[in-house]
Amino acid sequence: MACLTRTWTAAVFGLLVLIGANPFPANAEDLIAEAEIVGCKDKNIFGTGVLIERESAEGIKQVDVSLIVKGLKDGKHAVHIHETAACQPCGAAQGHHDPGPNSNTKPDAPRFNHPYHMGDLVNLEVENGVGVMQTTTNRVTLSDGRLSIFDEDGASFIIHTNEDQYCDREGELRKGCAGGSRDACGIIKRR
Ligand SMILES: [Cu+2]
Repeated sequence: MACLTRTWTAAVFGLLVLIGANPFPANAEDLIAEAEIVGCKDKNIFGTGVLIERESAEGIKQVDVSLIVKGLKDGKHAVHIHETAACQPCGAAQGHHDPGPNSNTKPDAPRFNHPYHMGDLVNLEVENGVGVMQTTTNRVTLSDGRLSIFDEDGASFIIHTNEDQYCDREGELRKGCAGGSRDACGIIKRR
């Protein structure tokens, strides 16, 4: 099944590149990482995530993030980089990646950092069972440094059941506003 999963996602990514839908072609000097996405409970959920770090002309590190996932219910699903490289169970991925002196990894409670955690991304949108998300962040790095996702305990993608409402006002911060329960997870590994 895992082999079939990889074959399917590789084929879909190949298709995206062929039709020009992947705006993030990698160059030889880019740092690349990837994750195999698996359902937390539902084995029919699977996919792939790819991260590519590049430097801007000024030397700012930017990371292009692409995900494609099959088997989620149609609609929007929150996606974050969570703080630990662990998916069994999905709760083992812990809170949102948020290193630094003012870190606070909790997702949806008053006076916490959501949606400005370093690992907060954008919603993945699912149509007819296929979800695609592409974004660029400069809040994390693949290379070493204070925002690196490759710290001592690594990091994982978590895809949630519901959409991220990007709740950032005290009155909006209520349980579940960052996506609620966890549908899928993928440990991020250097390629
Ligand atoms: Cu999350």
